[in-house]
Amino acid sequence: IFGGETKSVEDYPYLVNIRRGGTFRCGGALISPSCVLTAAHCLEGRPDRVRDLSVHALQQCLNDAPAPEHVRWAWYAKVSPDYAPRRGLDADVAVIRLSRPFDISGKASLAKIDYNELPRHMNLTIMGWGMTEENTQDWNQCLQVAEIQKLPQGECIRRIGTPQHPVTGNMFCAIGENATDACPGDSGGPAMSDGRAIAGLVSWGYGCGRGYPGIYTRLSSPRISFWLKYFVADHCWG
Ligand code: 4AZ
Repeated sequence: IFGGETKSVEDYPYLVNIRRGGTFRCGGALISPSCVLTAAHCLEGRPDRVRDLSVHALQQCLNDAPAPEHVRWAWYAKVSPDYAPRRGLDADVAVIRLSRPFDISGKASLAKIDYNELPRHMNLTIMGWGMTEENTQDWNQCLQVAEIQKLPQGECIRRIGTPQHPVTGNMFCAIGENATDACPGDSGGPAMSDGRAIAGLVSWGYGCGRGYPGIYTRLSSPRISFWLKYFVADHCWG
């Protein structure tokens, strides 16, 4: 996160980090005791090979020894059928089913998905362990949180200039004051529309903190919300 501040992870008890072979990769959010919502590109096109992915809840800093009750392994994952990595990460969303549910009677808890179309300049909260500036060598080790504002699609495209990839209806753009932005490593993490509802997922952009809006997966898009509602009902509860 560029332009954010340090916050206590206990205030974001649905937030997880996703690791492959123990190495930090992405953010994500708990949407049921046994499911994590993240970006499809976090699975690197291998949704059939997720057994080496682990999910860590309530970790303030990436080097903190995780409590065993806050770590789970992936069992299987499903990527949106509309995911198109060659078309600028269209429909960049996936659900990871865990091998064992988290105990949500403790400190870990769930976020809802906000399927409503967002107001034009809505405030959103982004969070993660990604870089705090573009060309730094190492990940930020500890959780950062920032406020950003959604931009109307037309204004977003004007600000980007000529986007390398189309900004589709499965995406929205957002940026904060003083270029506050998500950075590499924040991918898959939630953009919250209120304290407990996920409106978007960090997906892509042109660097971070350069003044270009970041691009988020739009969970309210009809195709994404239709798929997600059915998948979550079928696979995440019971
Ligand atoms: C990335 O590479 C990435 N500024 C994530 C977010 C943004 C840019 C790049 C948005 O994961």
